[in-house]
Amino acid sequence: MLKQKFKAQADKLGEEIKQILKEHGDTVIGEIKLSQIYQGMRGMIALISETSLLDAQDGIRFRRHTIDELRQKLPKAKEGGEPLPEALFYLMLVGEIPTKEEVDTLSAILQRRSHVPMYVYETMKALPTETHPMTMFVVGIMALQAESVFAKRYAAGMSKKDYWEATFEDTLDLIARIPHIAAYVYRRKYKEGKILHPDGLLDWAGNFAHMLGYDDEEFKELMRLYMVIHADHEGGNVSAHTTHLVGSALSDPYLSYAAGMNGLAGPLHGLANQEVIKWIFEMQRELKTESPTSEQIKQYVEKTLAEGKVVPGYGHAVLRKTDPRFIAQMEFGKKHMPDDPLVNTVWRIYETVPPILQSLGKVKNPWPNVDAHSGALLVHYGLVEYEYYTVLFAVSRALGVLSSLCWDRALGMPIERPKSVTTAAVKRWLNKE
Ligand code: FCX
Repeated sequence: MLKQKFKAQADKLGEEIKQILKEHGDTVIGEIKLSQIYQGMRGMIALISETSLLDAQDGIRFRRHTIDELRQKLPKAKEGGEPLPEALFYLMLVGEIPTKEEVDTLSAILQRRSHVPMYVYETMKALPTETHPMTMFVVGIMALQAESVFAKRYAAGMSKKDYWEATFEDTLDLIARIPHIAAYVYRRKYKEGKILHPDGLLDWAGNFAHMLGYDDEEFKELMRLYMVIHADHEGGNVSAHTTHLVGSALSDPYLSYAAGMNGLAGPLHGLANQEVIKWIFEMQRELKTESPTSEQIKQYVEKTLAEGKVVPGYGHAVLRKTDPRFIAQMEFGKKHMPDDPLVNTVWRIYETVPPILQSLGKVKNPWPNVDAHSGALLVHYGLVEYEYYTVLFAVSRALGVLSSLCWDRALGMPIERPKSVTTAAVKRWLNKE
């Protein structure tokens, strides 16, 4: 049903795009400044991504729904709880909020497709346990690539008109299997390889929490919220853009997603969540207190900046106010753990850091992003192994980047190939040579 619904919507949008391009294909929508090509292409509109849109002030909207609205409107595992991430996947894919029944069907489909062959676990097991969890995770995804429907059908001579369908099949398989690979990485690295069997009656995120070894109902709720808020952040961020770019060469969804996750593993992107908690632990150790005062935090931030480092979890390339994903986690903290010292420290950092960054005069966004909060919530429930945090981000990000990839193939997006120039060429334009 979901597949047919997606195909019908893709055909409709495909026709509309054809018409738009026929009538307005030559319309100029902006100008490019020289500075932009040297400075990370900030603000340059260069991509189409149907699943979400980021506003500098309001934050992310998934198919026009804010994080707040998603928390109210998406079906939940339990009354008054957090939304089900597979419901967000459904929304991103077809633009409709599913009923609880539709989400339950999707959860059951994902359970059925979740088998990971033994050779994938053996491949990850061959790595030394000191390997970073993100490396283990991506190695697992790469090993699983042998299962790609797209790759097999392409090798057998698949027609262009079927690309979307093979991508759709790989997307569902991957989303179903990713939590198993991620849970294996955690259990192998931190729990002496004691693997936990899935619970076939649980939803996607609830089962992931269970396989990690956290059966507390509140932790399952945290996982549902976490998997929703990290899922997508429009198309230009490193993980989404990389997945899209690699997919544009018709690399299958396994290859494309793995490439994107290598980008997520960078400290200026998804790895910032581990950097935040590491930074806070170091601050606590150095100041010999679990709950540093605002004045102590201020001095520690100034020391961090003086050492030529960034304050992790603060700043953003697009956002210009507090990330609504930070606020959603703050609300979760206020509801479930208002007195937790580490969570309170995160809130005190939030009061202290923005004016300091503002005073530097160069930081465009002094406010916290999603990564500033997530670690403290995980530590509260005992998930203290912070090197693992980016893997959680990667599991969630699969929902956004893979639904986007389905759209790319359904809309027949071409290989991406922007033009680059040398500085010598720039100087020639400017008549400096
Ligand atoms: N602490 C210190 N300095 C900061 C800063 C921070 N948190 N954020 C930005 N700056 C500095 C930049 O390093 C740059 O300095 P420079 O001119 O000396 O090189 C200057 O301010 C201007 O940068 P700006 O335009 O504001 O930011 P960018 O768009 O270039 O970069 C990121 C955005 C997010 C990379 C940047 O703010 C940063 O490094 N933040 C800390 C890491 C982090 O939290 N990343 C997670 C981001 C996100 F949520 C995610 O993808 O997961």
